[in-house]
Amino acid sequence: PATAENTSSKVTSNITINGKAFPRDSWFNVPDKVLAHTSRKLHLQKDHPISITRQILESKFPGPTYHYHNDFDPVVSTYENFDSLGFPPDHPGRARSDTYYINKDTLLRTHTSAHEAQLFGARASPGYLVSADVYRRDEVDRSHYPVFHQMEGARVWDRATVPNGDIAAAVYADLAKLPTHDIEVEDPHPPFHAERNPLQTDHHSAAEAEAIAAHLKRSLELMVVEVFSRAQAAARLQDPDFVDEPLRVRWVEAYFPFTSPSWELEVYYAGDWLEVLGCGVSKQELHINAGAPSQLGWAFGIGLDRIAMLLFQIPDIRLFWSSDARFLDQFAGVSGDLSKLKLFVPFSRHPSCYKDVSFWLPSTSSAAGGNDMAVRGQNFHENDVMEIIREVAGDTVEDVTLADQYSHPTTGRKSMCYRISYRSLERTLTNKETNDMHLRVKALLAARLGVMIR
Ligand code: FA5
Ligand code: MG
Repeated sequence: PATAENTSSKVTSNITINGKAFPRDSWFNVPDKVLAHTSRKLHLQKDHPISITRQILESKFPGPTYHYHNDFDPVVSTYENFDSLGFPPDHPGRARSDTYYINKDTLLRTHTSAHEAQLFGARASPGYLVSADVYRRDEVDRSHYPVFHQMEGARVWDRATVPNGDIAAAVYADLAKLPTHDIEVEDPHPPFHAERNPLQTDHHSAAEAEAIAAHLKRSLELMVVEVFSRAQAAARLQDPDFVDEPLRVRWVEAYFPFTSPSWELEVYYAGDWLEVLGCGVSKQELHINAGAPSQLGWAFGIGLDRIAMLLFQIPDIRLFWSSDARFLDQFAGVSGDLSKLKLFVPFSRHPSCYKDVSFWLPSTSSAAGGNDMAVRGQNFHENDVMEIIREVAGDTVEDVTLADQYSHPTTGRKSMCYRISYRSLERTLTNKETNDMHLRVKALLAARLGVMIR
């Protein structure tokens, strides 16, 4: 198998993923532990919470209108993942600090939208769902993992085949066939932003976009109402602390390069507004480039892991990857009968142990606060710290936080301090094990990032 050691080498060798060989070049940055996840397919594993969640969501998008694709390979081209969707050449998501590359033109998909270009052209049904594993270099905590799962959905109408070419009428006719719900929805007007998120007036009328948005919103509201009512019902039965509150959902304006207008759907659950999905009216360029210029419609993408965590009250995202029977056996039989859904009962947690590591950045590098707590700079990226810690500690690292940063008043040199929390889900770590891991983390940070450990 491949190692992540030779990222600076230009020599090409092959790497095999799910039985297919791909040439590697100096862009390659996928650690063995991440590569090993490409064959797991948790969304297809019987009675796995990710798979159960997928089935609940699929039940709201029935065939034959929707066709399900659950076995697409995670290796896609840079073109499919970014260019085909209109991501600009300098988009930060393309950076090697954020995305796992096999080579310059090939990567592990960062979202299921990577399959839009292929599916918009070859259409067997007016709608589809794609469920799959997706990969992102990211921070380390109990809700972030370098691999997670998304479900993408899309629905189109074809001007060439609807009666009288009247898209709005056809969409409203389909909307009338959908069930209704009685959940409170906040949907502030105007529902789009004239510059950032304009209507696509070159390609369709405002009335057509409005009809598509109405169908999109109802479809997705029905999906989240299904999931969250099940979560509430399970919690009400089993969780003595559960506060029963009416469900509320709201639409928030969002931006994606491949939809306009675009929204995120948030759900008020257990005292917080949670972002659950992104969506919008698909950009007409995608339909045109796919050779289907007379089609128009909507698309959405939802994360399965966060939904599953909430549905089953699973406290740590690493548990999904566990083969521990104490985890997996709790869901046995549920996929045969979704009404058997019950909350996860945590087994005893082993003690955690935290250790700090402080280091000086190389004097040439500049680190500045970026998105969230990510530290971005020319030579230093926080995701590289996260990746090294995951490489050494694997699933025994629970959380990494930036505990402190400091600039020397005269030299201007910058020092960072990270707090690493080690905890195994399976057993108690010995002091020696934790110390050894921490020493290896320090050594690798110094060797790979050129930082000076303090
Ligand atoms: C996307 O990935 C877009 N492809 C979604 C989309 C599809 C928009 C089609 C329009 C049309 P985003 O990065 O926001 O967007 O992720 C979508 C969802 O995936 C989020 O709402 C969240 O539910 C989930 N998600 C994103 N990042 C993570 C993460 N690190 N861990 C777990 N879930 C995540
Ligand atoms: Mg988002």
